[in-house]
Order: sequence, then structure tokens, then C-alpha cells
Amino acid sequence: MEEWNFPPKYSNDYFPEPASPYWFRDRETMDPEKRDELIVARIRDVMAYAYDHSPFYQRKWDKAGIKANDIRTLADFEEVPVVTKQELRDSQAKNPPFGDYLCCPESDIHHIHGTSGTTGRPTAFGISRRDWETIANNHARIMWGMGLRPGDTVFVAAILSLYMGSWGALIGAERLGCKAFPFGAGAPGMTARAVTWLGMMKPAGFYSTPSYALRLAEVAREEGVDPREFGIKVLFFSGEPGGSIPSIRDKIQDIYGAKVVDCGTMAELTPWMHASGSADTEGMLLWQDIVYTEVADPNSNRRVPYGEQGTPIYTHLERTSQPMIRMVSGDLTHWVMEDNPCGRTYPRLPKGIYGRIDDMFQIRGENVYPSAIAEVLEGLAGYGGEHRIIISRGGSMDELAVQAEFNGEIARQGPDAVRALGEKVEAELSRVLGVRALVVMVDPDTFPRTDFKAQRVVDDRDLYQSLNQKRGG
Ligand code: 8LH
Repeated sequence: MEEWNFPPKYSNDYFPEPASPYWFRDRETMDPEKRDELIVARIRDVMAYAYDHSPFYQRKWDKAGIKANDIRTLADFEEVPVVTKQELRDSQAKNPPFGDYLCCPESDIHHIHGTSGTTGRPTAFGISRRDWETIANNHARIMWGMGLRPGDTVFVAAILSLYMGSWGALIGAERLGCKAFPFGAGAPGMTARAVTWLGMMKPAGFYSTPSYALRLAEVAREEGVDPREFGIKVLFFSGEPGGSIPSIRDKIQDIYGAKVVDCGTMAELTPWMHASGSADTEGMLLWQDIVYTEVADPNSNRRVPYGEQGTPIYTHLERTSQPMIRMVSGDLTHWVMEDNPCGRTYPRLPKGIYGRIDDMFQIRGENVYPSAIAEVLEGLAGYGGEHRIIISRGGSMDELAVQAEFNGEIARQGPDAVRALGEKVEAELSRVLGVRALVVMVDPDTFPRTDFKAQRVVDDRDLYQSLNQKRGG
């Protein structure tokens, strides 16, 4: 059962040999050049299919003068115009509710999900039953690679609503033959209840955002529970940077006594686990035979060489309801092609996805990512677990201020310890970022915690001025 065709055919009772580290050995370990040839063939298949079924792709490619059959190499594919989130929103506004890139009859839709739509019109995902099963099979395969096995309990600690993260983890666990536990998140008091349930169920697998795993550990400790008692073996995270940031990953691994696996791209690109680490390989592997990923120059939308940084552009090779073909993410990462400890022959994102181009800011000529600040803070003993990043303009240049919590231990030691920690934070930030930040230490638990993705950047000129005055600047 290791076919690789478009549309894909999966048998829902297939399992690899129990001792195999791979679900589909050939697909995962084949010569990358051979895989690239097969990817080109799959790209032609999916493009021909999308052209036949969707006015959206017809318009786009007719205008660019491109046909599926023109694609003979991966370099040819770089000529295909990218798809943006805005185009999807426009298509859905004109052709409600699923847009004219829906490639299956509306009657085939089995699940509706969507973006949160906190700004502007949300995007609706119409997922056919066939695709739902494909996603489940893809995710089961990748979760097998993380070391999860049939019979394991998998605890899903993310909201089960519009968000595809939680559902993707859930259906992967179901297909893998796990005891799937859709615990959810987001209701008042739910984190304390999660502590109780984790203690009762002792799951092998746990899914959430990295921020929420840290939050949960704080609540467990407040309840007098050591998170190691949950007996978790694998924490797999998506939704935000963290799982591939060494200081955060190591801290969480230490707190839970479990392995952290980073995964996840975009809801539109579900099966979103197609970028995922494995039991033996850190960072994220690009499972290119499921979704073909190019790390590209954001100006030219052409691939950058391995070793360089760019934005991921994604192409579904197995979806048939709303296939995304060269969807540009606006995220930032860098990719490498090396031998991977797990033996899979995929390219890898050693530092995961570090953030969005939109979230990057420039301070005196240096590019600064919020995740780099989190990385520094999480690596310092005495950090209280939350912070805010304030970008402002003090005079003619942008300025950076960081409000960081100290922990209870530093609070007990008194003001000298707080001051010393503040100086350490300032020195470390300046060493790592290459720019000076105004650092203000704040009491433990100053900032609210999140049960989803952390939002830490505040773009606020007035706040900068008042903090600077408070600090005597
Ligand atoms: C990430 C990561 C990651 C997502 N490291 N940044 O959770 C996976 C899917 C369902 C998801 O979060 O989709 P959504 O809500 O469309 O958000 C996509 C964005 O989230 C993506 O563009 C990234 O900026 C971020 N993200 N997983 C770092 N493992």
C-alpha cells in the first residue's frame, strides 16, 4: 500500500510493520532527485485537475500563459504565479461561500472550517470526505514518524472549533488507531481540568501550541502537580514558533520529561503536519511528497539555495477539494539538505518557521523577530514566563522596549536580584539581536497567559515614551 498517485488512494486499514520507523519507507527515504522527478509529475496532475475544475486557476494560469503540461522541471514550476490569502478572500467574496477555487461539487463537502477572521472577512475551508480521509492518513503517517503508535492516548489541547490545528491532530490520532482525546481548550477553568485529566489518562501524545504547554505547566505547579507525572512521551506543537527554538524546546522537554516535535504550516495547507520533525530529527522535515514546499525569495518567488532564508510557498500534491498551488505563506525560515538522523531524505528547516515577514521589524538596520526575543528570555534563569515587545519611534528612529516578567524566586530575592536580571536581559538581547533594547522587568503574572497562540508585540509610540521616562531615559 505505498502508491503515490493523484488523486491519492488510501486504504484505511493499512499499517506498516510494527518495528518500522517509517509508515511509507520508499516515499520517505527515496533518492531526493528521484522524488523530485515524481513531484514534477504530481504537480502536472494536480495542476491539470485544478484547471479542469476551477475558474480561479483557469483565469490565473490563462493570464500567465501557463499550462500544466508546460511543467517539466521544478524550475519551470517557479513560473507559476503564487496564490495569496487575499486572492482566496476575494474569490470567496465573489463566489460565496467556498470561492471558485473549490474543485469538488459543494455536495461533497464533509467538514467546514475556517480562519478566525479577526481582521476582515474570514476564509472558509470546504473539505471533502475524500480529502478528510487523505488528511487523516497523512497525519497518521507523520505521527507514526514522531514515535506515536496504535493504542497510545493522544490528548488534543486546542480549541475544537474553526481551527484546523486541533482537528488535524485529532483525525491523525484516530487513523493511527490511538485513543483520541479531544479535550479542547479555551473555556474558563479548562486548564486546571486538563491537569486533572492528564493525570488520569497519562497520554503518550499531547498536542497544543508551545505557549499553551508552558501555561499548562504553570497551572499544574499551582495545583501542586509535577508535569512529569502526566507520563507524556511526545509533545507535538504547531501554530507558532517555539518547538524548534532551542531554549523553549529544551525547557518544555525538561518540564514534561518528554520529547518535543515541531510541526505545522497553514490551515489552508492542511494536512498541515507536512512540515514536521520526527522522533530522531529536530526542526521540521519537509514531507515533499505530501505538500511540495519551496523556500523562496519573497520578491521573485523563486527558490533560494539550500542554506538560505526565504518564505515558504506550498503546493498540495494530494488534496482535491480546495487544492492550493503555490500558496505563499509570508512566513520566514531557512532550509538545508543534509543527512537526517531518522534516515528520511527530505529537506529540513533546522530552526523551524521563525516568524512572519509582517512581524519582523527593523531596529537601526537590524532585522528583529519576536521569536528571537522569546528565545533569549526563555534561556535565562529567573524569567517569569511572559513578556511584551514594544516597538516605538523615539525621535527619528524605531526603538525597542521589552517588558519581561521575573519569577517568584527573583521576587523573593528582592530588588537587587530584579535589577541584576534586568541587566542580564539587556546584555543578552543586545548580544543576540545586535541592537540595544530598553528592558523593564515586571512582577510575576503581570501579563495574561494564552491558551492558543501568543500575541506579544505592541506597536506603541506613547507607551515607549512613558516607559523611557519611568526608567529615567
Ligand atoms: C507556525 C507554526 C510552527 C503555524 N512554527 N509558526 O497549527 C497549524 C495550522 C493549522 C495553523 O496554525 O494554521 P493557521 O491558523 O492558518 O496559522 C498559520 C500560521 O501560523 C503560519 O503562517 C505561521 O505563521 C504560524 N505557524 N505553525 C512557527 N510550527
